[in-house]
Amino acid sequence: MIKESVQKAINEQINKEFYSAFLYLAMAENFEAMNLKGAAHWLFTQYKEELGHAEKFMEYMNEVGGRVELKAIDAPKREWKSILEAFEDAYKHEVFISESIHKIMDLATRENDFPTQNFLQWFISEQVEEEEQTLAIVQKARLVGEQGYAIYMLDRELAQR
Ligand code: OFO
Repeated sequence: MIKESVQKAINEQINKEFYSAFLYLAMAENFEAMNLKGAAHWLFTQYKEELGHAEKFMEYMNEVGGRVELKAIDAPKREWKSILEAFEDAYKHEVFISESIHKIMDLATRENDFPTQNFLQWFISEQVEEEEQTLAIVQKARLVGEQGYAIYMLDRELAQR
């Protein structure tokens, strides 16, 4: 049976994953409104991935006899003026999520909770990927700057996801 302290940390993480989903959905809607359909598509795909992360944590809690507790999700920011601004926020957010998962791993290690340590490995690798992909888009968006044609091309590239 999973310890209370680890359950609490996982419940907080479930809330963060739902917030991540909400954040990417807000970004997707922002770019829909700007007619940058490629960016909107990329972010909407990420929204669904984040829902999957929340569900993965919930499934695990059920498997180890924990009790999932759903909390209110904070409202995300409403407006991003550019792909660069949104992906800078996305990258910062992913770094925050990685740190949060590392803290749960640290707790599970101190609590000798081996199943949770094993479960979290997937998320640790996933976060390396998520940081890498958001940072790569930040770097491309910086390169592109304000040039309309280049933004158009970047948007087309994001549509490929
Ligand atoms: Fe973006 O990886 Fe979950 O939160």
